[in-house]
Amino acid sequence: MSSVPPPVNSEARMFGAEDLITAYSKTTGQDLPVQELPLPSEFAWGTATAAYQVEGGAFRDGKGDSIWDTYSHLEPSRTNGENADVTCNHYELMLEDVDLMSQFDVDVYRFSISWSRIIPLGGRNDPINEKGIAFYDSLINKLIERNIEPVVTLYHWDTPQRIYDRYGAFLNTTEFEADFKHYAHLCFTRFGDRVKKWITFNEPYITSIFAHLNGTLAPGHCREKGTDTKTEPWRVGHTIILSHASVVEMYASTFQPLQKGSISIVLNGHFYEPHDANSQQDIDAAQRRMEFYIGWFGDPVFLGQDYPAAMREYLGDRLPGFSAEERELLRRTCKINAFYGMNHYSTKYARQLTDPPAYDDWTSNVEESAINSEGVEIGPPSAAQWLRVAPEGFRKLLNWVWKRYRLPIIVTENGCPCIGEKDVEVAVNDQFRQRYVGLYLDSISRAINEDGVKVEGWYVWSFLDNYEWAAGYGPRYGIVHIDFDTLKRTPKNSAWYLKRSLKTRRGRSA
Ligand code: GBH
Repeated sequence: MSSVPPPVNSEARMFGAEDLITAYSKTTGQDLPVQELPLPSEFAWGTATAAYQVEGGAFRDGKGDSIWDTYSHLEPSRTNGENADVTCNHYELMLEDVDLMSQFDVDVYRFSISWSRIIPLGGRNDPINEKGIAFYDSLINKLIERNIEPVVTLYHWDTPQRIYDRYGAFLNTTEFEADFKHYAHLCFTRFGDRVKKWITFNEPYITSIFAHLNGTLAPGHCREKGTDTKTEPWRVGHTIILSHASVVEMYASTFQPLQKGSISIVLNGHFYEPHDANSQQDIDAAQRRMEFYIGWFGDPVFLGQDYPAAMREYLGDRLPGFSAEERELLRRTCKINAFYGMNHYSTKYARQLTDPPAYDDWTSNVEESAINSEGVEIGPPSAAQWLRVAPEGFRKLLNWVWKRYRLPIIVTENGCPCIGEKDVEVAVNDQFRQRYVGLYLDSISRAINEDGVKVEGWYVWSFLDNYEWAAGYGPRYGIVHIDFDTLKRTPKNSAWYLKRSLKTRRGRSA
């Protein structure tokens, strides 16, 4: 089912610089060529996915339901009418998929483990599913056989349904922390001999805000459902931070001495520019927006500190406090995190509003937009309304994070969907994506070589077209096209472009 790369000379023709430039100018009316700037020779290039988005096999071999199995079936109107029961069927096609990605010369594959596949009911006293463990065992073995490093996310949004039913999952900090710790212990025990890079949680901001305030992601808590949107998101964030810290401590004390791996968390976030560059209020709003988005998790996790002062001030008692014991835990564990995992896609303008905010406002009354006070757009739109091409903002965010946390950064997700990609003929010729990733890699090069930021790797989102949560099978982020009727995989030109570009860039720094 996997395809072979096109012959070398046609590859050269398809990826000529001219094609890329034309594609970009058509969108922007200006030109911003990719420069193929150098990257360090040891820079890691990878692809990324998440279990629910690619695996399928939702009810196979003893897997328990997750909140996403429930949500996509009970509320299909919130997921474009679609579910991921089968999606890419990576569960059955995994061996071929690893062979396919190895053709792109990737160093890394970042994937997530489905908690309810290996502990169907999720809890610390519940049975373990050996068939689920066998799936991840063979995936990891196959990757290593192909010389690809497995980078494993423990939690990418698919909470076991029973944990949610029992105590509301993240809403009960003590219970969740204990169950998550037990699940992590099982993963380290079974896979830690071969997995050397662990990520506890993917994008805690999204779980807190989009799943417990806006309600666009499972379990869909929002005002309309009568949940407490004023406090729930902050409780959820608190639980994630403490669960992360206690798993980090367990890994460091019990597993790391022997297994010698590293561990951290992945935070997402846009970069924010002031809506009106001459307004001090908007300049402050842009900074504060990043503190509320990234500092919320980054300050406690990486600095071992309380939440940013601006959050405490604005949110008051909506924001849980850390007890003396919890502060100690954060202080002990913050330096164990070996890298900053960054998911990044786009930049926005931030504008300070003066009208009274909504009772459950989570932004400190900051409005986000794609157009500034002068009518200038932040960048050309992709096929996702929220995602515009803004490589300069990416460079600035790399600097912002480096300055605040001084940790080597791994870009654990970056990519975009293009227009009209359902049709494979259109999809393979993904000039827009090639331009986007090319420019974003140039930004990393500048951040490293001109600004002195430490960036260790870049993983494209995503390896395969997949189930894009609330947007179903609409937007496609893959460097490999999937025909969801036949499940045929067809690499897009960006896959070959990236193979070539990473080779060139890393050769240039030698
Ligand atoms: C990541 O989330 C996820 O880790 C990954 O699973 C996902 O497939 C990928 O990005 C692509 O989206 O319409 O303005 O309300 C990124 C965070 C959260 C970004 C929801 C888009 C909707 C923005 N995403 N958000 S909006």
